[in-house]
Amino acid sequence: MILESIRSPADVKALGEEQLPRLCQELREFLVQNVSQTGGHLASNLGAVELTVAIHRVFDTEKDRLVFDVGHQCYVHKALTGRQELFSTLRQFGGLSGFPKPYESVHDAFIAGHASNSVSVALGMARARTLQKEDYSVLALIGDGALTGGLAYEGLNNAGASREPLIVILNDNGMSINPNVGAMPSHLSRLRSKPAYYHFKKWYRSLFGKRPMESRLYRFNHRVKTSLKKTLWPGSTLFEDMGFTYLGPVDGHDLPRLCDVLEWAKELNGPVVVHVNTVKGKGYSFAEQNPGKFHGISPFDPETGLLKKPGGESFSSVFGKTLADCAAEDSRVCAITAAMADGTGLTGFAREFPERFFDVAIAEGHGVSMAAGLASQGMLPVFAVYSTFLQRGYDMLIHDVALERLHVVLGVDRAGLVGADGETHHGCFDPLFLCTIPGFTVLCPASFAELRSMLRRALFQLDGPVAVRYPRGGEGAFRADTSDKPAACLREGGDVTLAGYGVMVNNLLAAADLLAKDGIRAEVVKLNQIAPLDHETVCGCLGGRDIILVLEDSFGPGCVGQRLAAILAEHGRAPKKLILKNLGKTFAPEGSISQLEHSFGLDAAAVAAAVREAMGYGK
Ligand SMILES: Cc1ncc(C[n+]2csc(CCOP(=O)(O)OP(=O)(O)O)c2C)c(N)n1
Repeated sequence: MILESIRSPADVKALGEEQLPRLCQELREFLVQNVSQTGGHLASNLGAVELTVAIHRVFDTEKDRLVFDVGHQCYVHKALTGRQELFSTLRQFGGLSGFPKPYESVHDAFIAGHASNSVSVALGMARARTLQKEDYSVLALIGDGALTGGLAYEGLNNAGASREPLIVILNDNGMSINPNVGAMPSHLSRLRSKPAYYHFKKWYRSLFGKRPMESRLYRFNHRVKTSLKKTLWPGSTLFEDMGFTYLGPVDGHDLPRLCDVLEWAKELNGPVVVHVNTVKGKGYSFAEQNPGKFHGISPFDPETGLLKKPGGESFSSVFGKTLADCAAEDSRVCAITAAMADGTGLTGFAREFPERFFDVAIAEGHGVSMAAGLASQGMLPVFAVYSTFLQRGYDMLIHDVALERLHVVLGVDRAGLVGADGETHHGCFDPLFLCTIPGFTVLCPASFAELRSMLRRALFQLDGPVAVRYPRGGEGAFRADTSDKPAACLREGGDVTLAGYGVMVNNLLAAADLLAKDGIRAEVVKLNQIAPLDHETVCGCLGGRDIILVLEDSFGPGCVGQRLAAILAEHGRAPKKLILKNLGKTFAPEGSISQLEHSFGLDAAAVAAAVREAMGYGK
């Protein structure tokens, strides 16, 4: 096995060229083997095997800075940078992260998780390098999907004009999670069909020997050719128009050619885009045939490609079905996704109502503003978006939606802890940032039945901006529908009051059961609406209690518990003791949701223990 002998990128460089195809083959087997056990991002990594090997042949990632965009395609890089043994712990609590983490390795130049920032980060690094008179290469590795995000253009616009040596490697597989959408993918596909342009450039360069940039004539001709081409030939690439030298398209599975083009890019010493064509899922037939399914996949059988535990009904699928029902009833209802149609449960809606379904690509800010435009003209737009990615649209929520009091509905999916994707993906900010925007109503279903009712209420009964937030996965023990009131008492009890919202009420009910065994009678209050918080309701269901515990899987500062406490204090109804259980000020890592709840003291046992302590039990 060649792969087993690779402890660091120096070992990759030491291999003979003839050994490289075997290494790539072993890397693919390694990926399928490991990801089938742990789950993870498979298809993107299979497609980036040769590209990653080529990067490590040409660059030195201990010194050179490689910035991954999204970062889900970093597995091969991790395997080649001394982390092979850790793959059995991939995406698990305390294990190897599925995304680049500088704390894990010096080879991980920067964190990643959210799309489209790599060019900006890389440009910052390149500028720092120049100011500090250092000498190293800076690379941004970005997919064609991530290239649909507006931030990528802000980076390119600035980087192209900067003249800073910086290499943007565009890994173009024509796919986001699903097929990529919009005008940019069409531009790229036109470029893909013109490999002759690259071959001509390469032939011309070869006339000047091994190091053409050292030839003054080549450098002069390069400049003249570039400006003549810009003026006379309108068919130049967007990248060239933005100030980059464009190299490509290159077959991303042809290792010698990849090494060659990367060497060339390095030599050019300016802003360069290297356009690489890859096949998502390459080398594993199930993933090649169905790259969307194998983009991020749970454990599966490598022989059949079938999931070990087929997914059942989830909040996302219930949301999608309910929205489709609503769209059938009312022709104003539209659905928007930012490249997450499958994840947000909108595939059925897209099939049934293609003309009212909008995939805006990885462009959450644009999604929010477009929803505002639709609402301003009398449509009923629903933007289904993961909580963590909605952070990208914060200003648009305030400026374009809330200021105009527009009736935009947000389906805030993956609210709360999400598990294996870790700190970049947990949906732990939306209860803070949505609730503080004036005019926003935020509804929190805890069961499928409540999600159905609340989505309908958001669409057909409420006005202004409304968010319905729900978690990843399925419902827990709580299955009822209490959505007809802003808060519901789920269990009576006079010793302590446990309050929460969303699926955290399951933990509260379980904690109440545990406390009952000690003879402690816990009242359980469920908040169906966390914004606006009506003072009368809050004082009615929580006022004058001795001990109140508020449980949330969101961050501490500015949490709902603090807002409840302020209201109760304002009305002289503060409890004698208030216990706020949340994530505090810590970013939660990857791990199963139950492990994370346990480690942050948010599970039933921890809630019960906190109550016992507050009541002086066991002292
Ligand atoms: C801001 C943001 N929105 C959505 C996502 C979810 N997401 C993760 S990967 C991905 C597709 C990326 O496609 P591409 O960059 O082409 O990489 P590929 O997987 O095709 O290699 C999406 C939409 C994200 N990570 N960040």
